[in-house]
Amino acid sequence: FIKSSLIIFSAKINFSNIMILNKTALITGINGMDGSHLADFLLKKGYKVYGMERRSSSPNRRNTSHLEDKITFLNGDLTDQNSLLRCLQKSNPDEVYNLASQSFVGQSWNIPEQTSDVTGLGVLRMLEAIREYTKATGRTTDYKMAKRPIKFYQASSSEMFGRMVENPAKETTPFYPRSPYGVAKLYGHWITKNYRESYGMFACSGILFNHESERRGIEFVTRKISDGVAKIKLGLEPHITLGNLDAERDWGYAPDYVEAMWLMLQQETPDDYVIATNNKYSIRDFLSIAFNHAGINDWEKYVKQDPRFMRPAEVDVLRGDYSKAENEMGWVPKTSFENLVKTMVDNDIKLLQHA
Ligand code: NAP
Ligand code: G4F
Repeated sequence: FIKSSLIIFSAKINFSNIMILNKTALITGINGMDGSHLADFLLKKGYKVYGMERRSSSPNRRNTSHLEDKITFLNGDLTDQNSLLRCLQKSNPDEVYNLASQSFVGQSWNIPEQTSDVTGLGVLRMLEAIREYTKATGRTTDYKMAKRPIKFYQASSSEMFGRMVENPAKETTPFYPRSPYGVAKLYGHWITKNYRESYGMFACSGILFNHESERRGIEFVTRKISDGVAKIKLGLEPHITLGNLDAERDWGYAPDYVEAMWLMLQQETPDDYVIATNNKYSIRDFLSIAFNHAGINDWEKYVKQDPRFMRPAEVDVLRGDYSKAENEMGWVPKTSFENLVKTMVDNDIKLLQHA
């Protein structure tokens, strides 16, 4: 009777709402969009959060100023092996979320070597640092044997699917990256899988499709549009200049996606998951909703195109099948595309009005 009552009771609990006490997480890329949202999410769960940031000549905490007295910032760089080891020593984490990368696809053709070093080899350096730190603290890397394994999340990307051999793409779809960034991410993805298989590490790779929020970097197309629409609406700029308007993306909302990262590390066995919405929209769709929301119906008048923003090899379409994440972790996207666009436009209008 006790056993069956417990089963019924536990089935009714939504585990993602439970406070986890005394767990510690180290997040690389803390000042980025996802890093800041993940920190918000983990703090609500009761985690102690350490965020790794790299040295910069001017402070770069636009997304994390609200976290300054809530988390501990550590200095480290994915291109510097020992700095990663020191971050592990200082934080002694249960979970490491590797979100740092040179994440701008367009820029990866201009700095392919740096992109490969950070976005590709950086993953290997962090995995090696975890291995060394685990050994130095007298533990095994094999999560099945370890009392307190260090779980690892790698931020893989739908850019690895590139040409999309199968649409929508799922975990078993063959990869076909189309940029130095996509190729570097593929290395990070495979080395994560390899360390899981070689050393029994609890290492997961989240293959996340595009996700956006009010904290998105200004050079990415969605934020460039929401910021541009806000400026046009307020009479501050006459137009937005973009590249290819026909590309299609599977766009979700970043706060929904950081929950999926956490869920991966709460499973019994480590695995890889596609996180997406299973919908796709073009840049034109984004423009149309964004301008309409700001009360401007003839958006074509306000948009110019410039070859400077075209890419040497384009990813024409991305769409992901998240059914494995839904079936195994109960994860589904919560925010619609329309609401995402409107939230971003409202936020940029408000920011500019305040400024
Ligand atoms: P983001 O806003 O560009 O943040 C990336 C962070 O990485 C930045 O804070 C950056 O630091 C840091 N970084 C760059 N080089 C570094 C280095 N050498 N050492 C340490 N930190 C370094 O990216 P995001 O959109 O939050 O994405 C998070 C991760 O998910 C990235 O790995 C990205 O490639 C991946 N991803 C993103 C999406 C998406 O749609 N957003 C989809 C799939 C995968 P600074 O602030 O100093 O520049
Ligand atoms: O916003 P984007 O720069 O994002 P992209 O290339 O899809 O990459 C993002 O998503 C990936 C996941 O699929 C992440 F891994 C990656 O880190 C990043 O977060 O460009 C989206 C599309 C492209 O097709 C691009 O050619 O928008 C098109 N675009 C058209 N005009 C533009 C512009 N992109 C940018 N950034 N700027 C433009 O003016």
